[in-house]
Amino acid sequence: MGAKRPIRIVVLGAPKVGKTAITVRYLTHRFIGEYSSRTDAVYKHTANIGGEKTELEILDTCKSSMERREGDGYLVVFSVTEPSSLAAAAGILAGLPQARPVLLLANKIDLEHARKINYSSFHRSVSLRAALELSVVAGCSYLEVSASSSAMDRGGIPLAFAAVASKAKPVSPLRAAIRALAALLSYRKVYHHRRPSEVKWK
Ligand SMILES: Nc1nc2c(ncn2[C@@H]2O[C@H](COP(=O)(O)OP(=O)(O)O)[C@@H](O)[C@H]2O)c(=O)[nH]1
Ligand SMILES: [Mg+2]
Repeated sequence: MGAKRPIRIVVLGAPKVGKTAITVRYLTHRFIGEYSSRTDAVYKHTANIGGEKTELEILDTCKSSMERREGDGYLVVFSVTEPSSLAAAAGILAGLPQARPVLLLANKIDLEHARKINYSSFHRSVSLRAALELSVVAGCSYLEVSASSSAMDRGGIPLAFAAVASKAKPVSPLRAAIRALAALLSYRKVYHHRRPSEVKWK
């Protein structure tokens, strides 16, 4: 068998939303604050995805990133402080290939929390509802992070990359069958063998 090709994850989004900060936080667990964003940057990284060592190739795109880059999966970033970046994300999502895994990533929630001291959460610049609705329309996952917060070194940012990478990973037929069986067993366990129509949703 030949060597497996790395999984290519492309980080897209409007300028200044924190694409580089998120990528750097994922790779180094650090937030540097200012980054030069004049060219695309490609990073190689070995990650544990679903218990398996997996080679990733992360493409951190720059200003002209409104055009699509080829990838096995995509992170589309916007900033909760900049409503126009959510509109830009909507445009990007509409242009991505349907079959590839995509995650819509809201960044800079640390700034949102600072604002919450003065305003109710209804006053955040980009409403959670608008962002969630966009993810439903686009059929992608949604997560909120802050590249500046070390709390995001667990869950948060690694979760975003792992979620996309695990879906982008080619799955062997045997592994796919095991996953389907495990999903079926856990479903039966949760619902005590009742039919979905008999389950009471509160
Ligand atoms: N407060 C805060 N600032 C952030 C965060 N992420 C990025 N920034 C800042 O936003 C600016 C743009 O970040 P950058 O990663 O260069 O954005 P890019 O153009 O999308 O790559 C920089 O000044 C970062 O320091 C965050 O989560 N919180
Ligand atoms: Mg950048």
